[in-house]
Amino acid sequence: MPSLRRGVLAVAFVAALLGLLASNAVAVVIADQPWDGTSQAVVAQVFPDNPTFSTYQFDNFATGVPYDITTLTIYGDELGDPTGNVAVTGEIWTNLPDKGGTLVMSGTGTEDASHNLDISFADQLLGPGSYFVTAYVTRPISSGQWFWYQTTPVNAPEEYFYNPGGGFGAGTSSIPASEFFGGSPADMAFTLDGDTAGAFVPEPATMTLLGLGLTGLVAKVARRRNR
Ligand SMILES: [Ca+2]
Repeated sequence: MPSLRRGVLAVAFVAALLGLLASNAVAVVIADQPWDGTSQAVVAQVFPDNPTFSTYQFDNFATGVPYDITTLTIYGDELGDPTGNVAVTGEIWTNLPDKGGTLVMSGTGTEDASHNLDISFADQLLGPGSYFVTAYVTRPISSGQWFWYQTTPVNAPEEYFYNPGGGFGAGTSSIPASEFFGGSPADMAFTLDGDTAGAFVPEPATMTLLGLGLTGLVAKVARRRNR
Protein backbone atom coordinates (compact mmCIF):
# COMPACT_ATOMS: atom_id res chain seq x y z
CA MET A 1 0.00 0.00 0.00
CA PRO A 2 2.55 2.63 -1.10
CA SER A 3 0.05 5.50 -1.40
CA LEU A 4 -1.31 4.85 2.09
CA ARG A 5 2.23 4.90 3.44
CA ARG A 6 2.88 8.21 1.65
CA GLY A 7 -0.31 9.60 3.20
CA VAL A 8 0.80 8.59 6.68
CA LEU A 9 4.22 10.12 6.08
CA ALA A 10 2.62 13.34 4.83
CA VAL A 11 0.43 13.60 7.93
CA ALA A 12 3.51 13.02 10.09
CA PHE A 13 5.31 15.78 8.18
CA VAL A 14 2.43 18.21 8.76
CA ALA A 15 2.41 17.37 12.48
CA ALA A 16 6.17 17.94 12.66
CA LEU A 17 5.80 21.27 10.79
CA LEU A 18 3.12 22.46 13.22
CA GLY A 19 5.32 21.43 16.14
CA LEU A 20 8.22 23.38 14.63
CA LEU A 21 6.02 26.48 14.23
CA ALA A 22 4.87 26.24 17.85
CA SER A 23 8.42 25.86 19.17
CA ASN A 24 9.69 28.99 17.39
CA ALA A 25 8.59 31.27 20.24
CA VAL A 26 11.61 32.94 21.80
CA ALA A 27 11.68 34.12 25.42
CA VAL A 28 12.31 37.85 25.63
CA VAL A 29 12.82 40.29 28.52
CA ILE A 30 10.39 43.06 27.55
CA ALA A 31 11.25 45.48 30.36
CA ASP A 32 13.93 45.14 33.04
CA GLN A 33 14.19 47.66 35.88
CA PRO A 34 15.99 45.85 38.75
CA TRP A 35 16.17 47.51 42.17
CA ASP A 36 19.16 49.86 42.27
CA GLY A 37 19.92 48.85 45.88
CA THR A 38 19.37 52.32 47.32
CA SER A 39 15.93 53.66 46.34
CA GLN A 40 13.21 53.41 48.97
CA ALA A 41 10.21 51.09 48.80
CA VAL A 42 6.63 52.34 48.69
CA VAL A 43 3.31 50.72 49.59
CA ALA A 44 1.33 48.72 47.01
CA GLN A 45 -1.67 47.09 48.64
CA VAL A 46 -5.41 46.55 48.54
CA PHE A 47 -7.25 46.42 51.87
CA PRO A 48 -10.81 45.17 51.19
CA ASP A 49 -11.70 46.01 54.81
CA ASN A 50 -10.21 49.52 54.64
CA PRO A 51 -10.10 50.76 51.02
CA THR A 52 -9.23 54.27 52.18
CA PHE A 53 -5.63 53.05 52.36
CA SER A 54 -5.65 50.85 49.23
CA THR A 55 -2.72 52.21 47.22
CA TYR A 56 -1.26 51.49 43.79
CA GLN A 57 2.00 52.41 42.09
CA PHE A 58 2.07 52.63 38.29
CA ASP A 59 5.11 52.64 36.02
CA ASN A 60 5.46 52.63 32.26
CA PHE A 61 7.00 50.47 29.56
CA ALA A 62 6.62 50.21 25.80
CA THR A 63 6.93 47.55 23.11
CA GLY A 64 7.17 47.88 19.34
CA VAL A 65 6.13 44.30 18.62
CA PRO A 66 3.51 41.91 20.06
CA TYR A 67 4.41 39.48 22.84
CA ASP A 68 2.74 36.65 24.72
CA ILE A 69 3.20 37.88 28.29
CA THR A 70 4.55 35.17 30.57
CA THR A 71 5.70 36.56 33.94
CA LEU A 72 5.97 39.82 35.85
CA THR A 73 8.49 39.92 38.72
CA ILE A 74 8.00 42.73 41.22
CA TYR A 75 10.88 43.52 43.61
CA GLY A 76 9.77 44.46 47.09
CA ASP A 77 9.95 43.99 50.83
CA GLU A 78 7.61 43.15 53.67
CA LEU A 79 6.76 45.10 56.80
CA GLY A 80 3.60 43.11 57.42
CA ASP A 81 2.51 39.49 57.44
CA PRO A 82 2.55 37.73 54.06
CA THR A 83 0.43 34.88 55.43
CA GLY A 84 -2.41 37.42 55.39
CA ASN A 85 -2.33 37.63 51.58
CA VAL A 86 -5.59 36.58 49.96
CA ALA A 87 -4.31 37.52 46.49
CA VAL A 88 -1.23 38.78 44.63
CA THR A 89 -2.13 40.62 41.43
CA GLY A 90 -0.37 42.23 38.49
CA GLU A 91 -2.06 44.36 35.84
CA ILE A 92 -1.19 46.05 32.54
CA TRP A 93 -3.09 49.25 31.65
CA THR A 94 -3.16 51.54 28.61
CA ASN A 95 -2.82 54.56 30.89
CA LEU A 96 -3.48 55.52 34.50
CA PRO A 97 -7.01 54.46 35.56
CA ASP A 98 -8.08 58.02 36.38
CA LYS A 99 -6.56 59.42 33.16
CA GLY A 100 -8.66 57.42 30.70
CA GLY A 101 -6.68 54.19 30.96
CA THR A 102 -8.27 50.78 30.47
CA LEU A 103 -7.17 47.44 31.89
CA VAL A 104 -5.50 45.33 29.19
CA MET A 105 -4.80 42.18 31.20
CA SER A 106 -4.31 40.92 34.73
CA GLY A 107 -2.44 37.99 36.24
CA THR A 108 -2.14 36.39 39.63
CA GLY A 109 0.80 35.02 41.57
CA THR A 110 2.48 34.64 44.92
CA GLU A 111 4.82 36.50 47.27
CA ASP A 112 8.06 34.51 47.45
CA ALA A 113 10.51 34.04 50.35
CA SER A 114 12.42 37.19 49.26
CA HIS A 115 9.11 39.11 49.37
CA ASN A 116 9.14 39.65 45.61
CA LEU A 117 5.85 39.13 43.78
CA ASP A 118 5.95 36.44 41.05
CA ILE A 119 2.97 36.91 38.74
CA SER A 120 1.91 34.79 35.77
CA PHE A 121 0.06 36.22 32.77
CA ALA A 122 -0.30 32.78 31.10
CA ASP A 123 0.76 33.91 27.61
CA GLN A 124 -1.88 36.62 27.18
CA LEU A 125 -1.20 38.50 23.93
CA LEU A 126 -0.05 42.13 24.24
CA GLY A 127 0.07 44.25 21.09
CA PRO A 128 2.61 46.99 20.35
CA GLY A 129 2.13 50.18 22.38
CA SER A 130 2.89 52.15 25.51
CA TYR A 131 1.57 50.77 28.78
CA PHE A 132 1.58 51.08 32.55
CA VAL A 133 2.14 48.16 34.90
CA THR A 134 0.92 47.88 38.49
CA ALA A 135 1.03 45.13 41.14
CA TYR A 136 -0.22 44.74 44.68
CA VAL A 137 -1.03 42.36 47.51
CA THR A 138 -4.61 41.99 48.79
CA ARG A 139 -4.88 41.40 52.55
CA PRO A 140 -6.74 42.65 55.64
CA ILE A 141 -5.29 45.89 57.01
CA SER A 142 -4.39 44.01 60.23
CA SER A 143 -1.76 42.12 58.17
CA GLY A 144 0.15 45.34 57.57
CA GLN A 145 1.82 46.74 54.48
CA TRP A 146 3.85 45.33 51.58
CA PHE A 147 6.41 47.63 49.94
CA TRP A 148 7.49 47.83 46.27
CA TYR A 149 11.04 49.03 45.62
CA GLN A 150 11.58 52.16 43.58
CA THR A 151 14.62 52.28 41.31
CA THR A 152 16.68 54.58 39.11
CA PRO A 153 17.54 55.71 36.48
CA VAL A 154 14.09 56.88 35.36
CA ASN A 155 12.61 55.70 32.10
CA ALA A 156 10.29 58.71 31.75
CA PRO A 157 7.72 59.27 33.02
CA GLU A 158 8.50 58.61 36.68
CA GLU A 159 6.20 56.27 38.60
CA TYR A 160 2.77 57.43 39.72
CA PHE A 161 1.24 57.11 43.19
CA TYR A 162 -2.51 56.40 43.23
CA ASN A 163 -4.54 56.24 46.45
CA PRO A 164 -8.14 56.63 45.21
CA GLY A 165 -9.52 56.43 48.74
CA GLY A 166 -7.41 59.42 49.77
CA GLY A 167 -6.32 57.98 53.13
CA PHE A 168 -2.69 59.09 52.73
CA GLY A 169 -3.64 62.74 52.19
CA ALA A 170 -2.36 62.97 48.62
CA GLY A 171 -5.77 63.50 47.10
CA THR A 172 -7.73 60.89 45.18
CA SER A 173 -6.03 61.27 41.76
CA SER A 174 -2.83 59.65 40.51
CA ILE A 175 0.18 61.94 40.94
CA PRO A 176 3.88 61.70 40.08
CA ALA A 177 5.31 59.89 43.09
CA SER A 178 8.04 62.45 43.82
CA GLU A 179 5.31 65.05 44.39
CA PHE A 180 4.05 62.95 47.30
CA PHE A 181 7.18 61.23 48.65
CA GLY A 182 9.60 64.08 47.98
CA GLY A 183 13.14 63.51 46.75
CA SER A 184 14.14 62.75 43.18
CA PRO A 185 11.85 61.07 40.64
CA ALA A 186 12.14 57.27 40.48
CA ASP A 187 10.74 54.30 38.61
CA MET A 188 9.37 51.02 40.03
CA ALA A 189 11.59 47.91 40.17
CA PHE A 190 10.19 45.12 37.98
CA THR A 191 10.99 42.69 35.18
CA LEU A 192 8.44 41.77 32.51
CA ASP A 193 9.04 38.60 30.48
CA GLY A 194 7.29 37.29 27.38
CA ASP A 195 7.56 35.13 24.29
CA THR A 196 7.69 36.36 20.72
CA ALA A 197 4.22 36.32 19.20
CA GLY A 198 2.61 36.74 15.79
CA ALA A 199 4.12 35.34 12.59
CA PHE A 200 5.94 32.37 14.07
CA VAL A 201 3.29 31.30 16.55
CA PRO A 202 -0.20 30.91 15.03
CA GLU A 203 -3.02 31.06 17.55
CA PRO A 204 -4.64 27.67 18.34
CA ALA A 205 -7.62 28.35 16.02
CA THR A 206 -5.25 29.21 13.18
CA MET A 207 -3.19 26.11 13.93
CA THR A 208 -6.31 23.93 13.75
CA LEU A 209 -7.45 25.47 10.45
CA LEU A 210 -3.95 25.14 9.02
CA GLY A 211 -3.80 21.52 10.17
CA LEU A 212 -7.23 20.68 8.71
CA GLY A 213 -6.36 22.41 5.44
CA LEU A 214 -3.07 20.58 5.02
CA THR A 215 -4.62 17.27 6.08
CA GLY A 216 -7.37 17.82 3.49
CA LEU A 217 -4.75 18.50 0.85
CA VAL A 218 -2.93 15.30 1.79
CA ALA A 219 -6.18 13.30 1.56
CA LYS A 220 -6.92 14.77 -1.86
CA VAL A 221 -3.45 13.91 -3.14
CA ALA A 222 -3.76 10.39 -1.73
CA ARG A 223 -7.16 9.90 -3.43
CA ARG A 224 -5.82 11.11 -6.77
CA ARG A 225 -2.89 8.72 -6.57
CA ASN A 226 -5.24 5.86 -5.72
CA ARG A 227 -7.19 6.36 -8.94
CA1 LIG B 1 9.00 55.08 34.28
